[in-house]
Amino acid sequence: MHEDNSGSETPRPASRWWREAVFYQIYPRSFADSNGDGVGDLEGIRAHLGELAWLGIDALWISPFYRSPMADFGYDVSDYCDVDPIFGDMAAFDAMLAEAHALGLRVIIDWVPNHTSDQHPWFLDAASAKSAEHRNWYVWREPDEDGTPPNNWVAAFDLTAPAWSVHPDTGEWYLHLFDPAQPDLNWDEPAVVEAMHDVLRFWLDRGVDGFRADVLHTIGKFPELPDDPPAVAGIPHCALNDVPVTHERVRAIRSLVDSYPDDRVLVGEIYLMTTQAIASYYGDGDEVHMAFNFPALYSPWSADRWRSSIEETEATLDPRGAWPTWVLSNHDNPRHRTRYDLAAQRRGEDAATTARRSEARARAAAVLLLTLRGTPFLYQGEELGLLDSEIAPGQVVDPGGRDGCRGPLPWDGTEGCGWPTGTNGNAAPWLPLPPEAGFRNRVAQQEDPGSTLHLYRRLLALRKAHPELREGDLSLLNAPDGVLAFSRHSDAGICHILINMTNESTEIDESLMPLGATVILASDMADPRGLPAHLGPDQALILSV
Ligand code: TEU
Repeated sequence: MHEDNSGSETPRPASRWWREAVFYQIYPRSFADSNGDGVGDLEGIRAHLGELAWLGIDALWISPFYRSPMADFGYDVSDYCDVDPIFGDMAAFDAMLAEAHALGLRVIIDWVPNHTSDQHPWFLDAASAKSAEHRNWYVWREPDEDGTPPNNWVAAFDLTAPAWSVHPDTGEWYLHLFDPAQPDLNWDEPAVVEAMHDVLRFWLDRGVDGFRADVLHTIGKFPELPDDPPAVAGIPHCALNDVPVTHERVRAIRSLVDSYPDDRVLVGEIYLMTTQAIASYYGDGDEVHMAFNFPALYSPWSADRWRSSIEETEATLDPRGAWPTWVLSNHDNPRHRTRYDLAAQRRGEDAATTARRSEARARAAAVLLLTLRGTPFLYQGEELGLLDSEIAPGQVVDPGGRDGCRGPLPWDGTEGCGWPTGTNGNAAPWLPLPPEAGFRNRVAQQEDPGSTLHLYRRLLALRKAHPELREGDLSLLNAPDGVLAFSRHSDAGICHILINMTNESTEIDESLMPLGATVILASDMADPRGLPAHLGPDQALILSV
Protein backbone atom coordinates (compact mmCIF):
# COMPACT_ATOMS: atom_id res chain seq x y z
CA MET A 1 0.00 0.00 0.00
CA HIS A 2 1.21 3.48 -0.75
CA GLU A 3 1.14 6.15 1.90
CA ASP A 4 1.77 9.42 0.17
CA ASN A 5 -1.90 10.11 -0.42
CA SER A 6 -3.25 9.89 3.11
CA GLY A 7 -5.00 12.93 4.54
CA SER A 8 -5.24 14.76 1.23
CA GLU A 9 -5.83 18.46 2.02
CA THR A 10 -6.74 20.69 -0.89
CA PRO A 11 -7.58 18.81 -4.05
CA ARG A 12 -4.89 19.27 -6.69
CA PRO A 13 -6.07 20.85 -9.92
CA ALA A 14 -6.34 17.92 -12.30
CA SER A 15 -3.59 18.02 -14.89
CA ARG A 16 -4.71 17.23 -18.37
CA TRP A 17 -1.40 15.87 -19.59
CA TRP A 18 -3.11 12.89 -21.18
CA ARG A 19 -5.37 15.17 -23.24
CA GLU A 20 -2.38 16.88 -24.82
CA ALA A 21 -0.16 13.83 -25.10
CA VAL A 22 0.61 11.65 -28.08
CA PHE A 23 0.76 8.00 -26.99
CA TYR A 24 2.91 5.36 -28.68
CA GLN A 25 1.99 1.70 -28.29
CA ILE A 26 4.86 -0.71 -27.79
CA TYR A 27 4.23 -4.39 -28.45
CA PRO A 28 7.28 -5.68 -26.56
CA ARG A 29 7.80 -8.93 -28.47
CA SER A 30 8.32 -6.98 -31.68
CA PHE A 31 9.87 -3.68 -30.61
CA ALA A 32 13.57 -4.37 -30.01
CA ASP A 33 15.56 -7.47 -29.07
CA SER A 34 18.54 -6.80 -26.77
CA ASN A 35 19.70 -10.40 -26.26
CA GLY A 36 19.40 -11.94 -29.72
CA ASP A 37 16.76 -14.55 -28.89
CA GLY A 38 14.41 -13.30 -31.62
CA VAL A 39 11.87 -11.82 -29.18
CA GLY A 40 11.87 -8.18 -28.08
CA ASP A 41 12.39 -7.33 -24.40
CA LEU A 42 12.34 -4.56 -21.79
CA GLU A 43 16.05 -3.80 -22.18
CA GLY A 44 15.38 -3.38 -25.91
CA ILE A 45 12.72 -0.80 -25.06
CA ARG A 46 15.04 1.01 -22.65
CA ALA A 47 17.81 1.16 -25.21
CA HIS A 48 15.58 2.89 -27.78
CA LEU A 49 13.75 5.38 -25.55
CA GLY A 50 15.97 8.18 -26.80
CA GLU A 51 14.71 7.66 -30.34
CA LEU A 52 11.11 7.94 -29.15
CA ALA A 53 11.91 11.15 -27.29
CA TRP A 54 13.61 12.46 -30.47
CA LEU A 55 10.41 11.71 -32.37
CA GLY A 56 8.42 13.85 -29.91
CA ILE A 57 6.29 11.16 -28.26
CA ASP A 58 4.86 12.07 -24.82
CA ALA A 59 3.71 8.73 -23.41
CA LEU A 60 4.09 5.00 -23.97
CA TRP A 61 1.53 2.25 -23.66
CA ILE A 62 3.35 -1.04 -23.24
CA SER A 63 1.45 -4.24 -24.06
CA PRO A 64 1.81 -7.12 -21.52
CA PHE A 65 5.26 -8.23 -20.36
CA TYR A 66 4.03 -10.27 -17.36
CA ARG A 67 4.66 -13.94 -16.73
CA SER A 68 2.67 -15.82 -19.32
CA PRO A 69 2.56 -19.15 -21.15
CA MET A 70 1.99 -16.95 -24.27
CA ALA A 71 -1.14 -18.69 -25.51
CA ASP A 72 -2.28 -15.13 -26.39
CA PHE A 73 1.24 -13.64 -26.37
CA GLY A 74 1.00 -12.11 -22.93
CA TYR A 75 -2.74 -11.38 -22.70
CA ASP A 76 -2.88 -14.69 -20.79
CA VAL A 77 -1.21 -13.71 -17.53
CA SER A 78 0.06 -16.26 -15.00
CA ASP A 79 1.57 -13.69 -12.61
CA TYR A 80 0.44 -10.05 -12.75
CA CYS A 81 3.25 -8.86 -10.51
CA ASP A 82 6.29 -10.28 -12.25
CA VAL A 83 8.06 -9.98 -15.59
CA ASP A 84 8.19 -12.96 -17.94
CA PRO A 85 11.83 -14.08 -18.30
CA ILE A 86 11.57 -13.71 -22.08
CA PHE A 87 11.18 -9.94 -21.51
CA GLY A 88 13.75 -9.60 -18.69
CA ASP A 89 13.12 -9.09 -14.99
CA MET A 90 11.78 -6.53 -12.54
CA ALA A 91 15.11 -4.69 -12.47
CA ALA A 92 14.89 -4.29 -16.25
CA PHE A 93 11.38 -2.89 -15.87
CA ASP A 94 12.46 -0.43 -13.18
CA ALA A 95 15.44 0.70 -15.28
CA MET A 96 13.23 1.19 -18.33
CA LEU A 97 10.65 3.16 -16.32
CA ALA A 98 13.26 5.36 -14.66
CA GLU A 99 14.90 6.18 -17.96
CA ALA A 100 11.56 6.91 -19.63
CA HIS A 101 10.68 9.32 -16.82
CA ALA A 102 14.10 10.95 -17.02
CA LEU A 103 13.41 11.61 -20.72
CA GLY A 104 10.00 13.10 -19.89
CA LEU A 105 8.05 10.10 -21.20
CA ARG A 106 5.06 8.84 -19.23
CA VAL A 107 4.45 5.10 -19.21
CA ILE A 108 1.14 3.28 -18.99
CA ILE A 109 0.98 -0.49 -18.92
CA ASP A 110 -1.58 -3.09 -19.89
CA TRP A 111 -3.82 -4.55 -17.18
CA VAL A 112 -5.82 -7.63 -18.10
CA PRO A 113 -8.75 -7.82 -15.67
CA ASN A 114 -11.22 -10.07 -17.51
CA HIS A 115 -9.24 -13.29 -17.57
CA THR A 116 -6.06 -14.94 -16.38
CA SER A 117 -4.01 -17.71 -17.95
CA ASP A 118 -5.22 -21.23 -17.26
CA GLN A 119 -1.73 -21.67 -15.74
CA HIS A 120 -2.27 -18.90 -13.16
CA PRO A 121 -2.05 -20.41 -9.64
CA TRP A 122 -5.57 -19.07 -8.98
CA PHE A 123 -7.01 -21.12 -11.83
CA LEU A 124 -4.86 -24.19 -11.14
CA ASP A 125 -6.34 -24.25 -7.65
CA ALA A 126 -9.87 -23.34 -8.78
CA ALA A 127 -9.95 -26.12 -11.35
CA SER A 128 -8.68 -28.79 -8.99
CA ALA A 129 -11.89 -29.34 -6.99
CA LYS A 130 -15.38 -27.89 -6.56
CA SER A 131 -14.45 -27.11 -2.96
CA ALA A 132 -11.16 -25.38 -3.83
CA GLU A 133 -10.37 -22.04 -2.20
CA HIS A 134 -10.32 -20.18 -5.54
CA ARG A 135 -13.25 -22.06 -7.13
CA ASN A 136 -15.55 -19.04 -7.13
CA TRP A 137 -12.85 -16.81 -8.65
CA TYR A 138 -13.88 -18.19 -12.06
CA VAL A 139 -17.23 -18.91 -13.70
CA TRP A 140 -18.34 -22.56 -13.51
CA ARG A 141 -21.52 -24.30 -14.65
CA GLU A 142 -22.66 -27.86 -14.21
CA PRO A 143 -23.07 -29.83 -17.42
CA ASP A 144 -26.57 -30.49 -18.82
CA GLU A 145 -27.65 -34.01 -19.66
CA ASP A 146 -27.52 -33.21 -23.38
CA GLY A 147 -23.89 -32.00 -23.17
CA THR A 148 -24.57 -28.53 -24.66
CA PRO A 149 -22.72 -25.50 -23.25
CA PRO A 150 -24.46 -23.34 -20.59
CA ASN A 151 -25.33 -20.61 -23.15
CA ASN A 152 -24.77 -19.71 -26.81
CA TRP A 153 -21.89 -17.25 -26.31
CA VAL A 154 -19.16 -17.45 -28.94
CA ALA A 155 -15.45 -17.07 -28.03
CA ALA A 156 -13.37 -14.38 -29.73
CA PHE A 157 -10.77 -16.26 -31.71
CA ASP A 158 -12.79 -19.18 -33.04
CA LEU A 159 -16.26 -17.98 -33.96
CA THR A 160 -17.41 -21.54 -34.47
CA ALA A 161 -16.53 -22.45 -30.89
CA PRO A 162 -18.45 -21.79 -27.67
CA ALA A 163 -17.07 -19.50 -24.96
CA TRP A 164 -17.09 -22.55 -22.67
CA SER A 165 -14.87 -25.56 -22.17
CA VAL A 166 -15.26 -28.53 -19.86
CA HIS A 167 -12.45 -28.86 -17.35
CA PRO A 168 -11.54 -32.55 -16.95
CA ASP A 169 -10.82 -32.44 -13.20
CA THR A 170 -14.38 -31.64 -12.13
CA GLY A 171 -16.31 -32.16 -15.37
CA GLU A 172 -17.79 -28.65 -15.16
CA TRP A 173 -17.84 -25.95 -17.83
CA TYR A 174 -15.72 -22.82 -17.32
CA LEU A 175 -16.28 -19.55 -19.16
CA HIS A 176 -13.67 -18.01 -21.51
CA LEU A 177 -14.64 -15.10 -23.78
CA PHE A 178 -11.27 -15.60 -25.52
CA ASP A 179 -9.03 -18.64 -25.86
CA PRO A 180 -9.74 -21.72 -23.71
CA ALA A 181 -6.36 -20.94 -22.09
CA GLN A 182 -7.86 -17.63 -20.84
CA PRO A 183 -10.54 -18.45 -18.23
CA ASP A 184 -12.73 -15.45 -17.28
CA LEU A 185 -12.40 -14.17 -13.73
CA ASN A 186 -15.61 -13.90 -11.71
CA TRP A 187 -15.83 -10.23 -10.70
CA ASP A 188 -18.94 -11.01 -8.59
CA GLU A 189 -16.49 -12.53 -6.11
CA PRO A 190 -15.19 -9.78 -3.77
CA ALA A 191 -11.81 -11.53 -3.37
CA VAL A 192 -11.25 -11.20 -7.14
CA VAL A 193 -11.94 -7.46 -6.99
CA GLU A 194 -9.53 -7.08 -4.09
CA ALA A 195 -6.80 -9.14 -5.77
CA MET A 196 -7.09 -7.24 -9.04
CA HIS A 197 -7.10 -3.90 -7.22
CA ASP A 198 -3.91 -5.04 -5.49
CA VAL A 199 -2.35 -5.56 -8.91
CA LEU A 200 -3.12 -1.93 -9.78
CA ARG A 201 -1.59 -0.76 -6.49
CA PHE A 202 1.50 -2.86 -7.06
CA TRP A 203 2.29 -1.09 -10.34
CA LEU A 204 1.13 2.36 -9.22
CA ASP A 205 3.48 2.05 -6.25
CA ARG A 206 6.24 1.20 -8.73
CA GLY A 207 5.60 4.47 -10.50
CA VAL A 208 3.63 3.72 -13.66
CA ASP A 209 1.52 6.59 -14.98
CA GLY A 210 -1.59 4.52 -15.52
CA PHE A 211 -3.14 1.62 -17.36
CA ARG A 212 -4.65 0.52 -20.60
CA ALA A 213 -7.34 -1.83 -19.32
CA ASP A 214 -7.93 -4.79 -21.61
CA VAL A 215 -11.61 -5.43 -22.58
CA LEU A 216 -12.67 -3.51 -19.49
CA HIS A 217 -16.36 -3.65 -20.43
CA THR A 218 -16.46 -7.41 -19.87
CA ILE A 219 -15.78 -7.51 -16.13
CA GLY A 220 -19.52 -7.41 -15.39
CA LYS A 221 -21.88 -10.10 -16.67
CA PHE A 222 -25.61 -10.64 -16.19
CA PRO A 223 -25.83 -13.16 -13.32
CA GLU A 224 -28.06 -15.53 -15.31
CA LEU A 225 -25.63 -15.46 -18.26
CA PRO A 226 -28.49 -15.18 -20.78
CA ASP A 227 -28.13 -16.31 -24.41
CA ASP A 228 -27.11 -13.68 -26.96
CA PRO A 229 -30.00 -12.88 -29.33
CA PRO A 230 -30.02 -15.01 -32.51
CA ALA A 231 -29.69 -11.83 -34.63
CA VAL A 232 -26.06 -11.43 -33.54
CA ALA A 233 -25.01 -15.01 -34.20
CA GLY A 234 -21.31 -15.22 -35.03
CA ILE A 235 -20.31 -12.05 -33.15
CA PRO A 236 -18.00 -12.88 -30.24
CA HIS A 237 -19.66 -12.23 -26.91
CA CYS A 238 -16.82 -9.87 -25.90
CA ALA A 239 -18.10 -7.41 -28.53
CA LEU A 240 -21.65 -7.54 -27.11
CA ASN A 241 -21.19 -7.66 -23.35
CA ASP A 242 -22.57 -4.38 -21.97
CA VAL A 243 -23.93 -4.70 -18.43
CA PRO A 244 -24.83 -1.97 -15.86
CA VAL A 245 -22.86 -3.46 -12.94
CA THR A 246 -19.62 -2.97 -14.91
CA HIS A 247 -19.90 0.81 -14.50
CA GLU A 248 -19.86 0.46 -10.70
CA ARG A 249 -16.71 -1.66 -10.97
CA VAL A 250 -15.04 0.81 -13.33
CA ARG A 251 -15.83 3.66 -10.91
CA ALA A 252 -14.08 1.79 -8.11
CA ILE A 253 -11.03 1.26 -10.35
CA ARG A 254 -11.02 4.93 -11.34
CA SER A 255 -11.18 6.09 -7.76
CA LEU A 256 -8.27 3.80 -6.86
CA VAL A 257 -6.23 5.27 -9.74
CA ASP A 258 -7.24 8.83 -8.75
CA SER A 259 -6.17 8.22 -5.14
CA TYR A 260 -2.55 8.32 -6.32
CA PRO A 261 -0.72 11.60 -6.87
CA ASP A 262 0.55 12.84 -10.23
CA ASP A 263 -2.51 12.33 -12.39
CA ARG A 264 -2.39 8.68 -13.31
CA VAL A 265 -4.65 7.75 -16.20
CA LEU A 266 -7.08 4.94 -16.98
CA VAL A 267 -7.57 4.15 -20.67
CA GLY A 268 -10.28 1.62 -21.42
CA GLU A 269 -10.30 -0.86 -24.22
CA ILE A 270 -14.06 -0.91 -24.60
CA TYR A 271 -14.41 -3.28 -27.51
CA LEU A 272 -17.97 -2.35 -28.44
CA MET A 273 -19.05 -1.50 -31.93
CA THR A 274 -20.63 1.96 -31.53
CA THR A 275 -19.21 5.23 -30.27
CA GLN A 276 -22.44 5.61 -28.27
CA ALA A 277 -21.84 2.38 -26.33
CA ILE A 278 -18.18 3.18 -25.79
CA ALA A 279 -19.01 6.70 -24.54
CA SER A 280 -21.06 5.38 -21.63
CA TYR A 281 -17.85 4.07 -20.02
CA TYR A 282 -16.64 7.63 -19.49
CA GLY A 283 -19.44 7.84 -16.88
CA ASP A 284 -19.87 11.31 -15.41
CA GLY A 285 -16.13 11.88 -15.57
CA ASP A 286 -15.80 9.12 -12.96
CA GLU A 287 -15.09 6.04 -15.10
CA VAL A 288 -12.31 5.84 -17.72
CA HIS A 289 -10.36 8.99 -18.60
CA MET A 290 -10.35 7.83 -22.20
CA ALA A 291 -11.57 4.91 -24.29
CA PHE A 292 -10.45 3.77 -27.72
CA ASN A 293 -12.87 4.82 -30.44
CA PHE A 294 -12.98 1.62 -32.50
CA PRO A 295 -15.59 2.66 -35.10
CA ALA A 296 -13.11 5.29 -36.33
CA LEU A 297 -10.32 2.72 -36.53
CA TYR A 298 -12.51 0.73 -38.89
CA SER A 299 -13.43 3.77 -41.07
CA PRO A 300 -12.27 3.24 -44.65
CA TRP A 301 -10.21 5.79 -46.64
CA SER A 302 -13.28 7.84 -47.57
CA ALA A 303 -13.93 11.51 -46.84
CA ASP A 304 -17.67 10.89 -46.33
CA ARG A 305 -17.12 8.07 -43.90
CA TRP A 306 -14.52 9.99 -41.90
CA ARG A 307 -16.76 13.04 -41.85
CA SER A 308 -19.59 11.06 -40.30
CA SER A 309 -17.27 9.33 -37.87
CA ILE A 310 -15.94 12.70 -36.67
CA GLU A 311 -19.47 14.16 -36.46
CA GLU A 312 -20.68 11.20 -34.47
CA THR A 313 -17.69 11.27 -32.12
CA GLU A 314 -18.05 15.00 -31.45
CA ALA A 315 -21.82 14.78 -31.00
CA THR A 316 -21.58 11.79 -28.65
CA LEU A 317 -18.58 12.66 -26.48
CA ASP A 318 -18.56 16.44 -26.26
CA PRO A 319 -21.91 16.90 -24.47
CA ARG A 320 -20.74 14.59 -21.67
CA GLY A 321 -17.36 16.30 -21.41
CA ALA A 322 -15.65 13.12 -22.57
CA TRP A 323 -12.30 13.45 -24.31
CA PRO A 324 -11.96 11.58 -27.64
CA THR A 325 -9.16 9.29 -28.73
CA TRP A 326 -8.08 8.36 -32.25
CA VAL A 327 -6.25 5.27 -33.37
CA LEU A 328 -5.54 3.85 -36.82
CA SER A 329 -3.46 0.80 -36.00
CA ASN A 330 -2.76 -1.56 -33.11
CA HIS A 331 -1.57 -5.09 -32.45
CA ASP A 332 -5.00 -6.62 -33.19
CA ASN A 333 -5.74 -5.26 -36.66
CA PRO A 334 -3.96 -4.96 -39.99
CA ARG A 335 -1.82 -1.80 -40.07
CA HIS A 336 -3.71 1.11 -41.62
CA ARG A 337 -1.45 1.27 -44.65
CA THR A 338 -2.13 -2.41 -45.36
CA ARG A 339 -5.83 -2.05 -44.55
CA TYR A 340 -6.35 0.80 -47.00
CA ASP A 341 -4.41 -1.07 -49.70
CA LEU A 342 -6.44 -4.25 -49.26
CA ALA A 343 -9.72 -2.34 -49.26
CA ALA A 344 -8.76 -0.45 -52.43
CA GLN A 345 -7.83 -3.70 -54.17
CA ARG A 346 -11.14 -5.23 -53.17
CA ARG A 347 -12.80 -2.24 -54.86
CA GLY A 348 -10.85 -3.00 -58.04
CA GLU A 349 -7.81 -0.71 -57.74
CA ASP A 350 -5.03 -2.18 -59.90
CA ALA A 351 -1.76 -3.25 -58.31
CA ALA A 352 0.31 -0.46 -59.90
CA THR A 353 -2.09 2.20 -58.58
CA THR A 354 -2.08 0.65 -55.13
CA ALA A 355 1.71 0.63 -55.13
CA ARG A 356 1.70 4.32 -56.10
CA ARG A 357 -0.99 5.40 -53.62
CA SER A 358 -0.03 3.17 -50.70
CA GLU A 359 2.47 5.34 -48.88
CA ALA A 360 0.76 8.62 -49.82
CA ARG A 361 -2.48 7.36 -48.24
CA ALA A 362 -0.71 6.29 -45.06
CA ARG A 363 1.05 9.66 -44.81
CA ALA A 364 -2.13 11.66 -45.33
CA ALA A 365 -3.76 9.42 -42.67
CA ALA A 366 -0.98 10.39 -40.26
CA VAL A 367 -1.88 14.05 -40.75
CA LEU A 368 -5.51 13.19 -40.01
CA LEU A 369 -4.70 11.15 -36.89
CA LEU A 370 -2.49 13.88 -35.44
CA THR A 371 -4.77 16.84 -36.09
CA LEU A 372 -8.16 15.54 -34.93
CA ARG A 373 -9.53 16.78 -31.60
CA GLY A 374 -8.52 14.15 -29.07
CA THR A 375 -5.61 12.04 -27.94
CA PRO A 376 -3.87 10.09 -30.73
CA PHE A 377 -2.46 6.61 -30.13
CA LEU A 378 0.30 5.58 -32.54
CA TYR A 379 1.24 1.95 -33.00
CA GLN A 380 4.96 1.13 -33.22
CA GLY A 381 6.15 1.16 -36.81
CA GLU A 382 3.48 3.37 -38.32
CA GLU A 383 6.04 6.19 -38.08
CA LEU A 384 8.07 4.17 -40.61
CA GLY A 385 5.04 3.65 -42.87
CA LEU A 386 5.28 -0.09 -42.31
CA LEU A 387 3.11 -2.62 -44.07
CA ASP A 388 2.03 -5.85 -42.37
CA SER A 389 4.51 -8.71 -42.49
CA GLU A 390 3.64 -11.43 -44.97
CA ILE A 391 2.81 -14.51 -42.94
CA ALA A 392 2.80 -17.87 -44.71
CA PRO A 393 0.12 -20.29 -43.47
CA GLY A 394 2.75 -22.32 -41.59
CA GLN A 395 4.02 -19.19 -39.80
CA VAL A 396 0.73 -18.22 -38.13
CA VAL A 397 1.20 -18.40 -34.36
CA ASP A 398 -1.59 -16.17 -33.00
CA PRO A 399 -4.87 -17.88 -32.08
CA GLY A 400 -6.67 -14.90 -33.66
CA GLY A 401 -4.48 -14.85 -36.80
CA ARG A 402 -3.34 -11.29 -36.08
CA ASP A 403 0.34 -11.95 -36.77
CA GLY A 404 0.77 -9.61 -39.79
CA CYS A 405 0.68 -6.35 -37.82
CA ARG A 406 3.07 -7.77 -35.22
CA GLY A 407 6.18 -8.08 -37.42
CA PRO A 408 9.45 -6.97 -35.76
CA LEU A 409 10.40 -3.31 -36.05
CA PRO A 410 13.30 -2.86 -38.51
CA TRP A 411 15.98 -0.74 -36.85
CA ASP A 412 18.74 -0.54 -39.46
CA GLY A 413 19.86 -1.73 -42.89
CA THR A 414 21.93 -4.71 -41.67
CA GLU A 415 20.89 -8.22 -42.68
CA GLY A 416 18.59 -8.76 -39.72
CA CYS A 417 17.64 -5.07 -39.39
CA GLY A 418 18.65 -5.19 -35.71
CA TRP A 419 17.21 -8.68 -35.17
CA PRO A 420 19.01 -12.05 -35.23
CA THR A 421 19.13 -13.45 -38.76
CA GLY A 422 18.20 -17.06 -38.15
CA THR A 423 21.42 -18.16 -39.89
CA ASN A 424 24.70 -19.65 -38.56
CA GLY A 425 22.99 -21.04 -35.50
CA ASN A 426 21.39 -17.70 -34.56
CA ALA A 427 17.79 -17.46 -33.48
CA ALA A 428 15.25 -16.21 -36.02
CA PRO A 429 12.88 -13.36 -35.18
CA TRP A 430 9.61 -14.78 -33.83
CA LEU A 431 7.75 -13.38 -36.85
CA PRO A 432 9.03 -12.35 -40.29
CA LEU A 433 10.16 -8.73 -40.75
CA PRO A 434 7.78 -6.44 -42.65
CA PRO A 435 8.30 -5.94 -46.40
CA GLU A 436 10.77 -3.24 -47.58
CA ALA A 437 12.65 -3.49 -44.25
CA GLY A 438 15.99 -3.06 -46.06
CA PHE A 439 15.19 0.60 -46.71
CA ARG A 440 12.09 1.13 -44.59
CA ASN A 441 13.97 1.04 -41.29
CA ARG A 442 14.71 3.50 -38.56
CA VAL A 443 18.27 4.45 -39.56
CA ALA A 444 17.49 4.87 -43.28
CA GLN A 445 14.48 7.06 -42.56
CA GLN A 446 16.29 9.15 -40.02
CA GLU A 447 18.81 10.03 -42.73
CA ASP A 448 16.09 10.97 -45.24
CA PRO A 449 14.45 14.31 -44.44
CA GLY A 450 11.46 13.50 -46.68
CA SER A 451 10.72 10.18 -44.96
CA THR A 452 7.54 9.15 -43.16
CA LEU A 453 9.54 9.19 -39.93
CA HIS A 454 10.37 12.87 -40.42
CA LEU A 455 6.73 13.57 -41.32
CA TYR A 456 5.64 12.15 -37.94
CA ARG A 457 8.34 14.13 -36.17
CA ARG A 458 7.21 17.36 -37.82
CA LEU A 459 3.58 16.61 -37.01
CA LEU A 460 4.45 16.07 -33.36
CA ALA A 461 6.48 19.27 -33.30
CA LEU A 462 3.59 21.19 -34.89
CA ARG A 463 1.23 19.95 -32.16
CA LYS A 464 3.67 21.33 -29.59
CA ALA A 465 3.98 24.67 -31.39
CA HIS A 466 0.24 25.13 -32.08
CA PRO A 467 -1.97 24.82 -28.98
CA GLU A 468 -5.07 24.94 -31.22
CA LEU A 469 -4.07 21.54 -32.62
CA ARG A 470 -4.09 20.06 -29.12
CA GLU A 471 -6.88 21.81 -27.27
CA GLY A 472 -8.75 23.81 -29.92
CA ASP A 473 -12.30 23.17 -31.08
CA LEU A 474 -12.94 21.29 -34.29
CA SER A 475 -15.31 22.42 -37.05
CA LEU A 476 -15.93 20.43 -40.20
CA LEU A 477 -15.70 22.56 -43.35
CA ASN A 478 -17.51 22.23 -46.68
CA ALA A 479 -15.16 20.71 -49.21
CA PRO A 480 -15.20 19.18 -52.70
CA ASP A 481 -16.17 15.50 -53.02
CA GLY A 482 -13.53 13.20 -51.65
CA VAL A 483 -11.85 15.91 -49.57
CA LEU A 484 -12.09 15.97 -45.79
CA ALA A 485 -11.62 19.47 -44.41
CA PHE A 486 -11.83 20.79 -40.87
CA SER A 487 -10.48 23.61 -38.79
CA ARG A 488 -8.95 23.57 -35.34
CA HIS A 489 -9.34 26.86 -33.58
CA SER A 490 -8.76 28.52 -30.23
CA ASP A 491 -7.51 31.87 -28.95
CA ALA A 492 -4.05 30.62 -29.87
CA GLY A 493 -4.79 30.43 -33.60
CA ILE A 494 -6.62 28.72 -36.44
CA CYS A 495 -5.48 25.83 -38.57
CA HIS A 496 -7.21 24.34 -41.59
CA ILE A 497 -6.58 20.69 -42.33
CA LEU A 498 -7.35 19.54 -45.88
CA ILE A 499 -7.12 15.87 -46.81
CA ASN A 500 -7.69 14.59 -50.31
CA MET A 501 -8.83 10.97 -50.00
CA THR A 502 -9.05 10.46 -53.77
CA ASN A 503 -6.61 9.62 -56.54
CA GLU A 504 -7.40 12.88 -58.41
CA SER A 505 -5.85 16.27 -58.01
CA THR A 506 -8.61 18.55 -56.66
CA GLU A 507 -9.12 22.27 -56.94
CA ILE A 508 -9.40 24.11 -53.62
CA ASP A 509 -11.24 27.43 -53.23
CA GLU A 510 -10.62 30.41 -51.04
CA SER A 511 -12.93 29.37 -48.22
CA LEU A 512 -10.54 26.53 -47.45
CA MET A 513 -7.36 28.36 -48.40
CA PRO A 514 -7.94 31.99 -47.46
CA LEU A 515 -5.57 34.59 -48.83
CA GLY A 516 -2.76 35.17 -46.39
CA ALA A 517 -2.83 31.59 -45.10
CA THR A 518 0.40 29.64 -45.11
CA VAL A 519 1.01 25.95 -45.61
CA ILE A 520 2.77 24.74 -42.48
CA LEU A 521 2.95 21.09 -43.48
CA ALA A 522 2.30 18.91 -46.52
CA SER A 523 1.98 15.13 -46.12
CA ASP A 524 4.44 14.56 -48.99
CA MET A 525 6.84 17.01 -47.29
CA ALA A 526 6.71 19.19 -50.42
CA ASP A 527 7.53 22.79 -49.67
CA PRO A 528 4.91 24.72 -51.63
CA ARG A 529 5.83 28.31 -52.36
CA GLY A 530 2.74 30.40 -51.81
CA LEU A 531 -0.67 28.80 -51.73
CA PRO A 532 -1.23 25.91 -54.12
CA ALA A 533 -4.49 25.96 -56.12
CA HIS A 534 -4.79 22.18 -55.94
CA LEU A 535 -4.56 19.35 -53.47
CA GLY A 536 -2.60 16.48 -54.98
CA PRO A 537 -3.93 12.89 -54.95
CA ASP A 538 -3.96 11.55 -51.36
CA GLN A 539 -2.28 14.75 -50.22
CA ALA A 540 -2.95 16.42 -46.87
CA LEU A 541 -2.10 20.01 -45.98
CA ILE A 542 -2.11 21.92 -42.72
CA LEU A 543 -2.56 25.66 -43.13
CA SER A 544 -2.18 28.35 -40.57
CA VAL A 545 -4.91 30.90 -41.38
O1 TEU B 1 -8.52 -7.40 -27.54
C1 TEU B 1 -9.91 -7.48 -27.44
C2 TEU B 1 -10.61 -8.03 -28.58
O2 TEU B 1 -11.79 -8.21 -28.46
C3 TEU B 1 -9.83 -8.36 -29.82
O3 TEU B 1 -8.96 -9.37 -29.50
C4 TEU B 1 -10.68 -8.82 -30.94
O4 TEU B 1 -11.52 -9.87 -30.55
C5 TEU B 1 -9.85 -9.32 -32.06
O5 TEU B 1 -8.83 -8.40 -32.30
C6 TEU B 1 -10.66 -9.45 -33.30
O6 TEU B 1 -9.79 -9.70 -34.34
C7 TEU B 1 -7.75 -7.45 -26.38
C8 TEU B 1 -6.29 -7.42 -26.76
O7 TEU B 1 -6.00 -6.23 -27.43
C9 TEU B 1 -5.99 -8.64 -27.59
O8 TEU B 1 -4.67 -8.66 -28.06
C10 TEU B 1 -6.25 -9.86 -26.73
O9 TEU B 1 -6.08 -11.01 -27.50
C11 TEU B 1 -7.65 -9.83 -26.15
O10 TEU B 1 -8.02 -8.58 -25.59
C12 TEU B 1 -7.75 -10.83 -25.01
O11 TEU B 1 -6.99 -10.39 -23.93
